Amino acid sequence: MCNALIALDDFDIENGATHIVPYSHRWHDRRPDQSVKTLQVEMKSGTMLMWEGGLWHGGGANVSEDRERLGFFMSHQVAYLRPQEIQLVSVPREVVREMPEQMQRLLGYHRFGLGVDSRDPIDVINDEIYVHETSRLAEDWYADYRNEADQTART
Ligand SMILES: O=C(O)CCC(=O)C(=O)O
Repeated sequence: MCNALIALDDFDIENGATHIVPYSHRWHDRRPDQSVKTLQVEMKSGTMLMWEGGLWHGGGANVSEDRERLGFFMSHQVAYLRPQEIQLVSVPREVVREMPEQMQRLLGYHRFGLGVDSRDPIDVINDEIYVHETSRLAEDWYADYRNEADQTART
């Protein structure tokens, strides 16, 4: 995932410029915690900050008297890559079932590539059938193959 944030106001320490933790996107075995040292990114209006989605980041506290900190935030995710947050797991299925279809699709229950054993993931969420009815076990394929090979050898 790629994140992009365009500062529409000037971002500075006082109005809560974005905090990042450099290289934290590589810390796959650590959970985010508040004690880690951050770098606060000050930017003039019109500047764009981009980062890899797994980088620890967050907005700062706006301690100014009356200044806003407006920004335009975009996240880009190609469909075939795993999202930053695995919402297919973190949102319980009973909750997903109650959502409108558009929301289900946005969560990642979209038909892409092979789907779930060639089925639409929303159908699977609803009927809990994970294996297509025409699917066969590998042993069955192998038995057919052996039978054919034996017949060919006999002729
Ligand atoms: O407010 C910011 O500067 C960044 C916030 C952000 O990226 C987030 O909450 O995910």
